[in-house]
Amino acid sequence: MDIFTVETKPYLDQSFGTSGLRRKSDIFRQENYLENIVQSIFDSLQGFEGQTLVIGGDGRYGNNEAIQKIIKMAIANQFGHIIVGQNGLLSTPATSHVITLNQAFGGIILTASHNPAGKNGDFGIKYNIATGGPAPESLTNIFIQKMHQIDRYWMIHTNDIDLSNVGEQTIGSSIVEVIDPVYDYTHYMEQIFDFNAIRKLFQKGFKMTYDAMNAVTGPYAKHIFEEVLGAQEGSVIRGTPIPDFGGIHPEPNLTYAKELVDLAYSPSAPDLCAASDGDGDRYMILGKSFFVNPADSLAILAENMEKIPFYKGRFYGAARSMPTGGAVDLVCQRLKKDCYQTPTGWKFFGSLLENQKISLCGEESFGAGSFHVMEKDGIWAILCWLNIMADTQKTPEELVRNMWKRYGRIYNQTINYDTDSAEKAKHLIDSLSAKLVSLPQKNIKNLTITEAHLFDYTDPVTKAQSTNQGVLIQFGPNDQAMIRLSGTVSSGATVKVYLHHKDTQTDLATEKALATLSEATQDILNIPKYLGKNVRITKT
Ligand code: VG1
Ligand code: CO
Repeated sequence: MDIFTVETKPYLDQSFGTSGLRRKSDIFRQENYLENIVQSIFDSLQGFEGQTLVIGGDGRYGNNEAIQKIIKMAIANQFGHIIVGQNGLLSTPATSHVITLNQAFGGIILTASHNPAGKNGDFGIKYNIATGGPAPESLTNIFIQKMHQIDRYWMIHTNDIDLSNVGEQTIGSSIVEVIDPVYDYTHYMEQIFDFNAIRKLFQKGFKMTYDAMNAVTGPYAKHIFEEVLGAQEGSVIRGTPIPDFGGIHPEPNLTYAKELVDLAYSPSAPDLCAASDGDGDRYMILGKSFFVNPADSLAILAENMEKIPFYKGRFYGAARSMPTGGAVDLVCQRLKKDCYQTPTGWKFFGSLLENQKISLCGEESFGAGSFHVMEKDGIWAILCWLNIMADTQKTPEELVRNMWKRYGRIYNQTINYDTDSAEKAKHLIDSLSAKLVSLPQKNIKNLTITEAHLFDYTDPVTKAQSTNQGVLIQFGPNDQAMIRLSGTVSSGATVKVYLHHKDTQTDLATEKALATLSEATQDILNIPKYLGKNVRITKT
């Protein structure tokens, strides 16, 4: 087999964000752009010769071309076994599972997750380690160093590999195995949940609509919900993956899954509406005319986790990212279990999950997961809800209202400010950081600032430190604002403001409950001064 060396030059814009490296599709199409990243990843790893590499992809524009290149490079770099999903499809949580199931050395996932796809959309790549979880910062820092120094990569000469049929092919001394992307994952879910109880629920006429948002989870959802669990045919909508996701923003939230939200609030609403994102690691849950906030959802999962067979006697504790509302903390307090607060991004949960410090974790951005795979997992989270609903015979609204009654309600909202200017956004955060010491004891809009500081984090297990993960402003015991820059945008910048307000009144409209906190935070941030008028605001 002919291995050849290609000379290349570094791209200095290459860096890793919250979850991998994401750029506009056009940027990825530059000569050697993807090859440089892949070779730099391989150059940072040791001892993979003869080992297994899993390649996953959410099917977006550029997916298959990238997979062909990566397979050829992996063979040239001496991986012995390459596992890839049929037609290049494998959701992020399924990839994570395939990595551990096959004791692979690691995996490469081609996705920009919730970012829009297509010629004018985004593309992305991330590396997951042998645990199935995202590479920790200590490793991604090495990737970046290598990317900025790279001068060659290795490739083999061969025809494109047929990814349309399941089976094995030998290329040189390596095996390329094309797998059914849905089979192993479904089997695993069957071991975790009480599928019989969920089947009975559907038999009794329970109705569900699942929106796959034209992205990777369509085939998983159709098989699991409709074929295996017996949900009515047609329960899965937008279930065929399309390379540009049909031009939509594949992010399951109140803004981008609006059609589904409208259905949930209509007279013909099914019992459950749910959706996932581009690569299948996020989820949204709505009951009839009732939206379940991700922070409340996490708390419901914590409270009921031991009702799910796989977790019986195995609820060790929970974790949430700092911007996520603290309802789960209240549940953990009652259950006398630990509850951790981490920076944003799944890579920070890995050590806690692996070391049985926690069983469950989640983020305000509609992600939740457990130790079953080291990634957040959309279909799994929806199955958790189905299992809990089958067990308790309660609706999402009943479950959540019951919880509010017992613990009080924490109102949450995330406000995203998109701007074209990364410099202006950075200036806003820098100025805010500089004035933090002067904030405590200030009164703003009837609220008193009691604490203001940068969020720094020391991993409780590895002791690795991550500094500057956002600005926290505390207004007494019941109100908190957090501000940080998004790490997943491919151009410009997004300033994210997260508001949390705890109240004993549980029936307020979210906007109203958060009004005072929101005004006080606006006062401190002064967005128009820093970002100007050209900002796009979305609330989730
Ligand atoms: C966003 C979310 C974060 C999530 C990340 C990756 O990051 O806020 O909670 O882990 O996306 O999710 P940021 O830096 O833009 O706030 V996904 O579904 O894109 O893998
Ligand atoms: Co995602």
